[in-house]
Amino acid sequence: MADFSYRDWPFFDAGHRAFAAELEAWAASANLEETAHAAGGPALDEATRTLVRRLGAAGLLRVCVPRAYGGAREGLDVRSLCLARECLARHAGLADFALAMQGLGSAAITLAGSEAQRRRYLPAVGEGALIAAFALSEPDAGSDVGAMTTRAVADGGDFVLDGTKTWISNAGIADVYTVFARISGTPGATGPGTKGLGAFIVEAGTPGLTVAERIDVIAPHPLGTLRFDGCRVPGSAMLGAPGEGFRIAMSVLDVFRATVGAAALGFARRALDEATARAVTRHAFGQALAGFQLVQAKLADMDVAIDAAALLVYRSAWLKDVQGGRVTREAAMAKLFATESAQQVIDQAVQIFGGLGVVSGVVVERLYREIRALRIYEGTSEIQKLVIAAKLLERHGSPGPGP
Ligand code: COS
Repeated sequence: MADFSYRDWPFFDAGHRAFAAELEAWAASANLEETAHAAGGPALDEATRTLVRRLGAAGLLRVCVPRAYGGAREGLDVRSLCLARECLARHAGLADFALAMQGLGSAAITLAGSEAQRRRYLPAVGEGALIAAFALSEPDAGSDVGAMTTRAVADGGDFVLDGTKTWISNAGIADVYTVFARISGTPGATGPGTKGLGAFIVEAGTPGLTVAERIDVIAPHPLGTLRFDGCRVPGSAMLGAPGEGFRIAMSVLDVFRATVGAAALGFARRALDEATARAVTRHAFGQALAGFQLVQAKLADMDVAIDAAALLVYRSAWLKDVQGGRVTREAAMAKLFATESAQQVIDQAVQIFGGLGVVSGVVVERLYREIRALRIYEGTSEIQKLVIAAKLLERHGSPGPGP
């Protein structure tokens, strides 16, 4: 039996509670797992598109955009995003992915876009009519964002993009990409490292943008490498000002890192539900597994880890929604703890399942594969520790450990 008592926590208002109940009712009757169980390749793409369409038709993607552009709430409400990701991840990882990417892929437009840019893209993203993607990482610049080499060279009123972006979710199926690149040719906007980056909206089909390869991962979702070869975009495609790219990317991650924690929470909750049900029904040595204190200890550890993770995730989300400003430390804590502890929870669930836990297609086996990437993407656990330590040392007058 799923436990929804956390919805009574003081982080939420009545609107959040109603949204969480509505989403849960929809997800429970929507056969999401069936839609998400695609073989890979074209079937996977089609399953993802279908999930985006269905989430859009149900009005659930409205959490990804602000009210002025068809969204559910005034701004980008992190608690709603977290509730949505947690619920969908508990039902089907690909459904969580479909929603998360609409938010991540369009957040730079929400946070840094002009009115015209927002009007052009956000309503369609919130309806599921446009699929969005976020292109930051490169073959030699993942954690080290300042090492990126993709260039955006000013040319007349345009920018010409050249370079490679990889591990890009929705590569090949997205209609619109937020792309980060090093600017040159614009006075005052260039610089080394994290200085001198820009953010651009690049629509699929723009000449010079191609999907160089698709990448298969342990828990299938559409992922690939993008090539930019003389890809010309108008100056109006730039988000914010030249040189603001790093700040824009980091402010997007300030919102989305807590939501990654929420997805991990959804996976962990599902693992605990599955493991508890198994412990109650599976018998060994003359009694149910749940009768053994070693199994009880595992279940207790899993339950505590889940509540602790939920407190960190919703603390971070609440802080961002209510106080605004930067929540870099709190989001890092939420992502770090929720993803690492979910990995442990799911591992224990597999252990309680025994041999059945590693059989392809069994829910805990799927969760075991699905959780792994969350400890890496949108900032590895190691990066989150650096961020947390830097903030701690800053309070003690030290410049911090640095990356
Ligand atoms: N919001 C707004 N501005 C931010 C910010 C945020 N969350 N984080 C940093 N900035 C600003 C800082 O204020 C600073 O501005 P000034 O130069 O004007 O002072 C600037 O950006 C540089 O900040 P900082 O010195 O903290 O950056 P670092 O180079 O030390 O950052 C890490 C290093 C490693 C923390 C950063 O590069 C990072 O998070 N890397 C991981 C990236 C990632 O998640 N990659 C995965 C790809 S996405 S799937």
